[in-house]
Amino acid sequence: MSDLTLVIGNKAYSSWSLRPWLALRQAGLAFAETVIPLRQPDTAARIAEQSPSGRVPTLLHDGLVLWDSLAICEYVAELAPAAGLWPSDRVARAVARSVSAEMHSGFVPLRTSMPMNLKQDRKGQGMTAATAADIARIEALWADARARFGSPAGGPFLFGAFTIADAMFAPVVTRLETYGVAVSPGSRAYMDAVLALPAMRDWVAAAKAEPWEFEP
Ligand SMILES: N[C@@H](CCC(=O)N[C@@H](CS)C(=O)NCC(=O)O)C(=O)O
Repeated sequence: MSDLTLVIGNKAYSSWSLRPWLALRQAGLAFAETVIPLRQPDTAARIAEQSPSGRVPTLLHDGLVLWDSLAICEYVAELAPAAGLWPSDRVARAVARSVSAEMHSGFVPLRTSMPMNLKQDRKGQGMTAATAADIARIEALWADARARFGSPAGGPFLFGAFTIADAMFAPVVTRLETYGVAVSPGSRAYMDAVLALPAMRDWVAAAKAEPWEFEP
């Protein structure tokens, strides 16, 4: 795969960047990464050089510029069809796309009150009524996907083997961990499977080693 570069924010805080980065790693594609630390005086200018939306992540591939995490994940799925980044079954794939889109466009209270932060332990912080409702919905959709698709397929992820749906929820997994949210045994098992991925371990280790620190 020639000239594939993912431009991302710093790993401790850029939840949007984690999704396509994880999809690329899980797809087994070799890629370069450019990290642009967020909230620096030159952040906007540096992102603008790479991304027409002024946001990261952005994927650069042989002159093609793609932005938006979910669109990049879709492209990665097409670059590596053998990786099965969407379920092969039509019904499972449709539901995987539904939950991915729901994550992409929703859960603003959770994203606002519990921003991703891989540098701090924030147990007990951030809970609001609206965030609790978001988490209840997420746990319900995880349980539904696991019961209908994941468990029957035989893997630990939402639809069995790892898919883009898992990439989309990976930042939520880290948030529930960072903020010490009590979850069901089923959610816990799913979170542990995501956190145990070598790629996730690499991301978290790199995030902790980053020099930039601010309150996201
Ligand atoms: N919907 C976009 C959202 C991307 C986004 O908001 N990225 C943030 C960083 S996580 C960003 O680039 N912010 C620009 C800045 O902080 O200057 C996606 O899915 O890629």
